[in-house]
Amino acid sequence: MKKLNLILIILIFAAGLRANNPLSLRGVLGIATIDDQVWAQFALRPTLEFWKIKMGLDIVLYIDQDGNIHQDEWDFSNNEAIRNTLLDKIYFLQYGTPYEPFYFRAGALERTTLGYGILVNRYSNTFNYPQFRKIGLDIKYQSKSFSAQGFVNNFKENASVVGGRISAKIPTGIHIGLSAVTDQNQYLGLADSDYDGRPDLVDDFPNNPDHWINSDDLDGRIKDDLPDNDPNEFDRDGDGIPDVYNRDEIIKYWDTVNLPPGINLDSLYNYIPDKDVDLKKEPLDIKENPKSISAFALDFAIPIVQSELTTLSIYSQAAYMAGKTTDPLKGKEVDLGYGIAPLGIYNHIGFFTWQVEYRIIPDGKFDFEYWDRAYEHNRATMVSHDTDTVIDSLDVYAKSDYLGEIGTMRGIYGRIDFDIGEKILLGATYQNMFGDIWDSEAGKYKNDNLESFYASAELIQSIGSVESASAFYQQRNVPNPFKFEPTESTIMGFSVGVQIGWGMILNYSYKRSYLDKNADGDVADSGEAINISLLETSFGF
Ligand SMILES: [Ca+2]
Ligand SMILES: [Ca+2]
Ligand SMILES: [Ca+2]
Ligand SMILES: [Ca+2]
Repeated sequence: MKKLNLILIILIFAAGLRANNPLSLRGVLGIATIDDQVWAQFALRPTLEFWKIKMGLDIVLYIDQDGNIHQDEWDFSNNEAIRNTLLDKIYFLQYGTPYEPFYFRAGALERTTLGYGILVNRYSNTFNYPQFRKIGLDIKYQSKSFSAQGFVNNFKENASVVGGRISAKIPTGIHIGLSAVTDQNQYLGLADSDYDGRPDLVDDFPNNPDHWINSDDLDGRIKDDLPDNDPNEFDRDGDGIPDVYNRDEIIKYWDTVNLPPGINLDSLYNYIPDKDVDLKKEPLDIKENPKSISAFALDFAIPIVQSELTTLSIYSQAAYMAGKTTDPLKGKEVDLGYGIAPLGIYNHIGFFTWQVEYRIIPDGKFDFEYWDRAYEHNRATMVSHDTDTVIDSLDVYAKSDYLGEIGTMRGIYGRIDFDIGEKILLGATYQNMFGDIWDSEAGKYKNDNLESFYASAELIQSIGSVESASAFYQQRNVPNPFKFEPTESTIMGFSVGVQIGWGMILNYSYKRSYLDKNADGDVADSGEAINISLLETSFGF
């Protein structure tokens, strides 16, 4: 009821604002898939514009077929939830335009690249929208001889990923750039709806911050809904034998169990208390045990040609990563490594830009473009381990845990981009590296090549009745990305928005990614392809 009141207040507020001219209001009706479930979506999107500032709100409500409201957007249960519920309503807050000297935009980040892209290349925080609604920041300042740029991935997770670059022209005519990026906790890539630090995937009570383990919630056990740490839970592992020592309580419990005929209670009392309590593993508290990674990069560029229409420069860049990864051979924690691109060529002619560079990872434990378009999807994953006990344990892995699998490598990187009349953007990148890569089956590093491919097409200004359109595909570090065999590194998607008359716009977006849920090394099993789709109609008031 509280929630409905709030929605009513917002509706009245929005209606009241209608009278002012700089305000426009759009209503949105739609269907979204969140957590593999279909939700009806109702939203109000007022936008307000004055001077160089533009602000848009997104007041959204997802309702399932039983009339339940999706909690995440309207969660006032604790301070963190309240903050995120409020931040969630920001659709965007923008100052200026990207073509002006000073510009910032809070909200969705579509593509963020720092410098020549050695660390951050086409990063986006929108991949899991609307499942995860992230509020980031993109900010830049540019003058003739100096430029600064920064980004934040998501204020809802305390700005865990922050990056920036400054670059300046020094008297010799050389441009120097310095970048730094950090992710204070890669595990925050996993959803934790109740903010108890245990990701939803390993939280038996994903909406209760006080509980996370229910050991009898497994096949072949006597199930109940009591968490292990509940004082009324006598048989935590659900094997029928009470685990606790209070005899009165045990007898009381025993009376509730339906015993098979012929079983003598007196002999059963010999088993009390349970001498072999088989409990689920305590899940990692990702708030208390963060997994961070930081990186620093330096680049130099010498302009060969610099005119209104064309720029040609040669450049060189290097990056160092600070953090830990696992050496798969020694099985212990080691420091991360560094990467060098000793020579690169950058050329911009009119609407066409291209870039090629030679890349080296001298000592492994490094990956170029670590913060790429799939970053929010790959930064934390769950891996299940077959253990001796009946309990399948799920472990949390960070993206940096896999950097140890990369040994000494060298290869090439190239990209092409077309910006046609500030209306259509077409882009592609390709990387081919050769060297040592960990072979988990053979238990040693082997010589192989790894290729990465990215392509995207985007309409950024409307053409005719098409308001917006985009498509992208990315796959990293596979033997051949043009075979289009999906892996966990594969992401793809498209979206289209068309005017359908009476000021109405129809939007459809679809995204697909993959997760190796049963940890068998492929993503071909059922449920391992993850689809997010959104169909919505918006209309002006
Ligand atoms: Ca949780
Ligand atoms: Ca919980
Ligand atoms: Ca239980
Ligand atoms: Ca027991």
